[in-house]
Amino acid sequence: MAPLGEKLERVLSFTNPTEEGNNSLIVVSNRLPFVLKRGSNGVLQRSHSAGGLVTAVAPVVTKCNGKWIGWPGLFDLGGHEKVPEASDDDKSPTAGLKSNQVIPVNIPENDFEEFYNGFCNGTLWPLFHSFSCKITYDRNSWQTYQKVNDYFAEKTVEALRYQQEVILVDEEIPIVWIHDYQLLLCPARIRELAEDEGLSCKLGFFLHIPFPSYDMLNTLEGSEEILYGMLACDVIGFHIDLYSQNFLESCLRKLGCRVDFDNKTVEIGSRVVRVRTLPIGIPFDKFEECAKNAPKVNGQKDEKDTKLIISVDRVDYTKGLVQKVRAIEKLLEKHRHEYAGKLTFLQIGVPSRTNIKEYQSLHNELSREIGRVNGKFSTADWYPIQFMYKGLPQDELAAYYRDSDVALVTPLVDGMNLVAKEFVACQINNSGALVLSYFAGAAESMKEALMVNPYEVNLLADSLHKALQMSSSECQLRMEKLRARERKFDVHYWMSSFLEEMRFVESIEKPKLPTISLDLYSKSLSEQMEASPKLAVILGYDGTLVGPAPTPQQAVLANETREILKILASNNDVSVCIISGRSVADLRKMVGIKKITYAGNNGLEIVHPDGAFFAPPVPEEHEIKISRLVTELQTEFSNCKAWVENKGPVVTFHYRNVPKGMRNIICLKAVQIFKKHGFEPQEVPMAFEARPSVNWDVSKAAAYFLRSTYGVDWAQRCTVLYIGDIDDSKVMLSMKSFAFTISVGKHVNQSKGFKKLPDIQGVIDLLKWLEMKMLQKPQRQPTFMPDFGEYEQYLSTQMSIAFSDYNNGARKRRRSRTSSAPGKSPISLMPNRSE
Ligand code: GDG
Repeated sequence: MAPLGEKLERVLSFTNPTEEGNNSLIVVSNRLPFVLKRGSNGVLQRSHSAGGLVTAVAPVVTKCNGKWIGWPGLFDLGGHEKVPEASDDDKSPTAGLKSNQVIPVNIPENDFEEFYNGFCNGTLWPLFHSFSCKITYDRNSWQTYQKVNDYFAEKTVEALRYQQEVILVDEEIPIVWIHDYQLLLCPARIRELAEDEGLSCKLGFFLHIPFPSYDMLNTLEGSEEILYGMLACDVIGFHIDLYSQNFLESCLRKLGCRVDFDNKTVEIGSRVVRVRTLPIGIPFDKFEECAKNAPKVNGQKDEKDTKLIISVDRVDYTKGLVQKVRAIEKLLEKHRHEYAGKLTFLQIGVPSRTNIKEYQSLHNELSREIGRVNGKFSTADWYPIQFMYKGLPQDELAAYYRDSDVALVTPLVDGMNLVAKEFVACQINNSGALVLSYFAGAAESMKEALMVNPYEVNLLADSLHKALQMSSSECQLRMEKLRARERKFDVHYWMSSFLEEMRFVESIEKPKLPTISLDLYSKSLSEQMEASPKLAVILGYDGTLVGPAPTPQQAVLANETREILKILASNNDVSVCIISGRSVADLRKMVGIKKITYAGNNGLEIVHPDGAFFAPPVPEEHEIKISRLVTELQTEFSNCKAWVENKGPVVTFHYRNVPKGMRNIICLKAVQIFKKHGFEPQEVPMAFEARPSVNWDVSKAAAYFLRSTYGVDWAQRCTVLYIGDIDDSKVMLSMKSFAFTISVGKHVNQSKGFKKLPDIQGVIDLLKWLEMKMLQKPQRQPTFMPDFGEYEQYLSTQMSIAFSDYNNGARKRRRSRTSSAPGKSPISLMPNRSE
C-alpha cells in the first residue's frame, strides 16, 4: 500500500507534463472545501468538511498553488473580507490551503434560495435521479440558475487572469475542474469569457449524480443549454457507463452532434469532447486508519447474540429510507422470534435541504414509519429501530461501520454511494456483510455484495435475513474482495485518472482532434440507404463544399471535392443537387460538373443536368422593381466600397468592404432605398438581399428537384441526404421532414437539434463514405419513366405550392424565361410541360 504522500506525488506528476512545468489546478464546486462560520465576536472561522473530494483534491490544489472557488456558506461575507488562514492545530486536508487560494463566490440570499433550493434541488436533483413526480419546473429559478452560474464563471476567469499574469510561464495551461449539477452551465460561460480575453485553460467537469435518459432530460426546457454548457469542457466524467451513454445519446438526439459511442467522444464545432467513465472512490486508508483507532460504540458486538444493521444517509427521497424501515418490519414479521430483543437497525440520517417542503415531508413520514414499526414490535427493554437525525464525527461513524454486522445501502437511485465503500474500508475484521441496491452506481463494481431491488420490500427483508445469517467464512471471502478493490481504486486513483485524461487535452489554440470514425451516422444512414435503391444528395456550396474566402470568386472548389462529386454524380443510383444563394450561372461555373442539378438564388432558378431550366413564377412587376432598385443603389453608392450584385430575380447589396465606421450610415441608407422600392431587405452574411415575394425557398426547391428527378413518389424511391449550413431554422426543419439533414459549421448552437459536421473536411469525408457505400451496391440502369398520370399529379402539387401569387402577366413572363434544350428526357421536361 502506497503511503498518502507518495500517492499525491503520483497525482501531481500527472499534472506535470514537463519536469519544471506545473499546471495549476482551479477547482470550482458549489461549496468551498470548508465552511466559513462567523463566531459570536464576528470573526470568521473555517469549519471542516470531511468529504472524499476534499480529502483527495485539496492537497493537490495546495501543492500546485491552485485555487478553489465556491460558495462560502454565509451571506454576509464582505467583498474585501479576507478568508481566514488555517489555525495551527488544523490537521484537515484543507489546512495547507492559503487564504489567497480560496475564492468565495458571494451569492445574494434571494438568488441562493431560487438557485439552490429551487433549480438545483427542486428541478435538477429529482430530474437527474428520474423522480419525475418530484420535479418542479419554474422559469424564475432557471433564470437565477443561469445568473449564479455566471457568478461562478466570472470568479473562475478572475482566477485564470491572475494565473496568467502572475504564475503562468511558457506552455503551462491551467486546468479548471468544475464539479456537479449545480454548475452545469458554468463551463460554457468560462470558455466564452476566457476566449474573449485570450486566456488559455483546459476545462474538465465531473458529475457526481446520475445523468438521466434522453427522454427524461428532454422534459426540461433548458436541456439544450445544459448540454451545450457541459460540452464547453474538454473532458466530462461520470461515475458509470450508463450515465456516459445517456449523455452521449442526448448529445446525438437533442443537439444532433456527431457522437462516437465506442470512443465516447462528441464533436462540437471544431472541438472534440471526451466523455469518460471514472467511478469515484473513497480515501480508503483514512477510513481504515479511523476504524483501527476508534473506540467501540455501544458495545453492540460484545453481546454475542445481538445484531446491528447500519444505514447512513442524507435524509433524501432518493435514498430509500422509508423502504428500509418497511423491510425491517417485514424481517421482524417473518422472523420475530429469532430477532426480537436482539436486532437493532441504526439509521443515521443527516438532515439535508431542510428548507425544501419535499424534504420536510420525508422527514415527517420517516419519523412516523419508524414510530409505527417500533410501536409494533418493541418490548419493555428493546425497540428495533434507532434513528439519529444528525451527523456524527468521522471516527464515531467509522466505529459504527466497523462494529455493524450488516450495512443496508439501498438507495432507489444513487450516482455512486460512498457509504457502501466506507463500510467495507472500515470492516477491518472482514466480518460484516453488505446489502446493496442494484440502483446505486456502486453496484457496477461491488459485485460481492448481496444485491437487492429496494422497491421489493419483501425480498429486501429476505436478503437482510441472508446477510444476518451469513457464515463468517463467506463474509470474509466477500469482504476481502470488496476491500481489495476499494483500496486499489480509491479517491486518489480517481483523481489521478481524471487529471490523466486532462493531460491529453492540447491547448485550446491548437486543438488536436482525435480521429472520429467515419461511420458515425452510418447506422441510421446505411439503414435508410439500404431500404431504397436511389440516393439523392442535396448540398450547399459556400460553407458546405468550400470555406470562407475574401471574395465569392475566390471560394473555389478543391480538386479532391470536385472528383468525389463527379464520381457520385455519375453513379446511376445517385443524383446530386447543389443549392446556393449564388446565381445559377455563377454556381455552375464554380462547380463545373455536368451531371448535377444546380439551384441558384436559393432555389429561384434551377438548371437540370441536361440544361433544362426551371424558375418558380414571380410577379410581373418584380423585374421592373428590381431594375429600378439596382439603378438607384448603383447611383447612390458608386463612390463607396459597397457593391451591388444583380443576380436576376435577386439583388444583393454587399457591405463587407465598407470601412467599419461607415457601415451604419451606408446600411441605413441602403435599407431606405430597398424599402422605397417595396423590398424588405433579407440579411445574409455581410450583405442584404431583395428577393421576389413568392412562396418558395430552399426546401421547396429541394422538393422540386426530388419530384422532377424521381417522380411524385420519390419518397418511396430514394434516400435523401441534405448537407448544408442554412441559417434559417424553419427551412432546416422543413428539410428535416423529408431528408436526413446534417448542418455544417463551427458554432456550437447553430441549427440546434440537427446532426452536425464540424467543417468542410467532415463533409468531404462523408461524401467519400457515400461514394464507397454506393459503389458497394450493384449498379442499376435508370429505369424510371414517369407516366402522364404521375406528371399531372406532380403538376397540381407544384402549382399549389408556388402559384399562390401567380398572375396572368407572370404566366406570360414565365413562359418567356423557360427554355428547353433539345433531346431532354421526360424527367427533365416535366417542369417545362407545366406550361
Ligand atoms: C453525491 C451523490 C455520490 C453521512 N453521514 C455522516 C457522514 N456522511 C457522509 C458519508 C459519505 C457522504 O456523507 C454521503 O455520500 P453519498 O455518496 O452516500 O451521497 P451524497 O451525499 O448524495 O453524494 C452520490 C457522491 O456525491 C460522490 O460522488 O456517491 O451518489 O449523490 O461520505 O460518510 N459523515 C460524517 N458523519 C455523518 O453522520 N462524518
